[in-house]
Amino acid sequence: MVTTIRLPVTLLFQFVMMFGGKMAKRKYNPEYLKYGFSFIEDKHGQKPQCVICNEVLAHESMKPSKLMRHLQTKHPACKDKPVEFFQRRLHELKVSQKCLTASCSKQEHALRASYHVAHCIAKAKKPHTIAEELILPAAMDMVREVLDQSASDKLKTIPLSNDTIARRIEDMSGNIKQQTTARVQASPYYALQMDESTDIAHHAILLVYVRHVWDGDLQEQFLCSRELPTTTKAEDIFNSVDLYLSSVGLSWEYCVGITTDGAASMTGKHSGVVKQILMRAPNATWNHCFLHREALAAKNMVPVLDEALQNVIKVVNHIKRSAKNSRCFSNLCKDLGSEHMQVLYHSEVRWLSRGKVLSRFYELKTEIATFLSENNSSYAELFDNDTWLALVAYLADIFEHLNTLNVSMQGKGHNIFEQSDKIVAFKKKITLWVNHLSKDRLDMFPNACQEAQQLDTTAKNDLKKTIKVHLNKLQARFDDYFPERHGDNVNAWIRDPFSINMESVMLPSNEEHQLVELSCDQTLKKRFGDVSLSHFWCSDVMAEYPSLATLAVKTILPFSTTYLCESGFSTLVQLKSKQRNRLNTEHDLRVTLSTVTPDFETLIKSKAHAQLSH
Ligand SMILES: *[C@@H]1O[C@H](CO)[C@@H](O)[C@H](O)[C@H]1NC(C)=O
Ligand SMILES: *[C@@H]1O[C@H](CO)[C@@H](O)[C@H](O)[C@H]1NC(C)=O
Ligand SMILES: *[C@@H]1O[C@H](CO)[C@@H](O)[C@H](O)[C@H]1NC(C)=O
Ligand SMILES: *[C@@H]1O[C@H](CO)[C@@H](O)[C@H](O)[C@H]1NC(C)=O
Ligand SMILES: *[C@@H]1O[C@H](CO)[C@@H](O)[C@H](O)[C@H]1NC(C)=O
Ligand SMILES: CC(=O)N[C@H]1CO[C@H](CO)[C@@H](O)[C@@H]1O
Repeated sequence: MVTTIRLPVTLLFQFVMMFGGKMAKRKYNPEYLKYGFSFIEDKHGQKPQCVICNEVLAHESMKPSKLMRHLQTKHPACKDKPVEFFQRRLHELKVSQKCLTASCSKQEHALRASYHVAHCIAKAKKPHTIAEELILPAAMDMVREVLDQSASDKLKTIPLSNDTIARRIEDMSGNIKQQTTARVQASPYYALQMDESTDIAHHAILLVYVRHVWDGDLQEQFLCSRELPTTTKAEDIFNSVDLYLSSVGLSWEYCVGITTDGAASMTGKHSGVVKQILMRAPNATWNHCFLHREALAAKNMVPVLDEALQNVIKVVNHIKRSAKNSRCFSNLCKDLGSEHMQVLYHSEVRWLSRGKVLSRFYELKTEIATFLSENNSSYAELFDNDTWLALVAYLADIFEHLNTLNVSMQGKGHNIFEQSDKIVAFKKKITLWVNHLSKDRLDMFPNACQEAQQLDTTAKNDLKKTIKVHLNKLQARFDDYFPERHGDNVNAWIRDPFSINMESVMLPSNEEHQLVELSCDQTLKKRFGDVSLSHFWCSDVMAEYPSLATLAVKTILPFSTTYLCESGFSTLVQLKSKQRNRLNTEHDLRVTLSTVTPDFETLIKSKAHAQLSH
């Protein structure tokens, strides 16, 4: 039945092809040159081209009568010329065409080179003038030595001026912005982290990073930097972000998470940025950055410890004033980083890096004491006070622990589950330490343990009492800042969909059914062990159980820290301190911070077109 219908259709098709095909395929004949015609070839076949006016005629005109008509009407003066005349014209035409393509591609190579150099400069955070001042002369020297002088001279055609580099970086930034926006738009949801800081020129800058689904996994990406008025208010921050999102066509509706520090402008009860965002983004939750929370939790000290710390700071400052050039302290001073000091103190979080300073201080205590007494400084007396030394030793120990936690939560690609685990573990450690203390064990604080041996029994007991008070306080503060989250239990299925208790799951029935099916899927179970949690949901499950996967993605999308913003700010500081004269660093910042590669070919094509039409 089927074949009887199919056969005639096939036959008819072949029939049409035989006739139509033959008629459509007119071929150029070398004889046609006597009518003044050569031909060009494209994917549709050959077309006649007049060697006098270079005009290209339609394919259908590829026959003597049409070609002769063109010659007689358009170039009557040439209609009786011998074929040698047309041969010469053809030769000239070919030479000029070759020149055209050669010069065009030369231009294109130079353009491409110029883009690559600009990209390197932006990535390396170098001033734009370096292309002309250093890169070109150095490259010319290298090429002359390795190749030859004429190759070296060719490099001069590459556009590398200060202004050109700036324009290239602006183009690349625009292209990256487009690509980033398209990726966020293609993602079912997205989450933001933002932080505000004041740079060395006293400009307030807001950095925003985005996390979204891309290429079967979560991706973290620089979104934008915004300059804010110097008297930054919550209103300004919100408007600036809102304006950016609407300018690129992103809707708050799909924002599921916003992560910030605890600054009043961000979290103010009535008009804070977070509050305003949550009003526009009903499906979003706010996350207080884990690193800032840790810093806040560790901040309030027991008075005795506070006093001991104040003395450490005084000594450090004294050393920095009087011994900047003393070789003996160059190491210590490097850690204290006088040139980075402004940066270190700019936010409460960075205050934690004192952990490192304290360890270093304690390590170098003998050298410091010697130095101070040689300087006839009254601070030298501190080092004769064993109680103070023991307290400093304890501070060095506990901050070492806090720092380890801090460092483990930094970096990219963390999810809230992992981070919560680390906090839970740290809380358990504190409980453990308190237990050890009551059993007279101090070995978890090695420096303090050693110092304690110099103390008499009363002083030793006082030390232990102080430590105990401090640990209890620390625990209470960690409980305040990291309360147990109700959601952790409800979302347990996301962490491990294969060993869940369906009783504790609260999902709409469609997704519930998908979860049951997933939990029995042995293939996916095997995948689960092999790939990251985010990849598992965004890629493997998304393919088979999209609505369940989307719910999971919604939960794992939000950032746990504002680490990316923090590290973005150090890049900003480097950019600004190297290029003090340039205020607008938006484009340089985007090219250097974004992991999206600009689409060079598109940029080059649009530039090459613009240049040719000039
Ligand atoms: C480079 O360009 C910037 C502005 O784009 C300008 O401020 C600076 O003076 C220029 N430098 C040189 C050496 O031309
Ligand atoms: C965490 O510790 C590192 C290393 O000591 C320090 O540089 C940093 O400032 C601390 N805090 C944060 C939030 O990074
Ligand atoms: C002692 O410290 C002061 C600053 O407090 C400094 O001016 C002086 O040079 C120091 N003396 C020595 C011997 O280092
Ligand atoms: C420190 O004081 C002693 C005696 O008081 C004095 O001899 C010495 O020169 C002083 N050293 C400095 C560097 O001021
Ligand atoms: C030793 O240091 C402790 C802690 O800073 C302080 O309370 C005490 O008064 C100091 N003792 C002397 C004799 O200065
Ligand atoms: C885009 C999106 O998921 N919007 C949801 C936000 O939350 C409301 C209420 O929970 C839902 O109805 C929307 O579909």
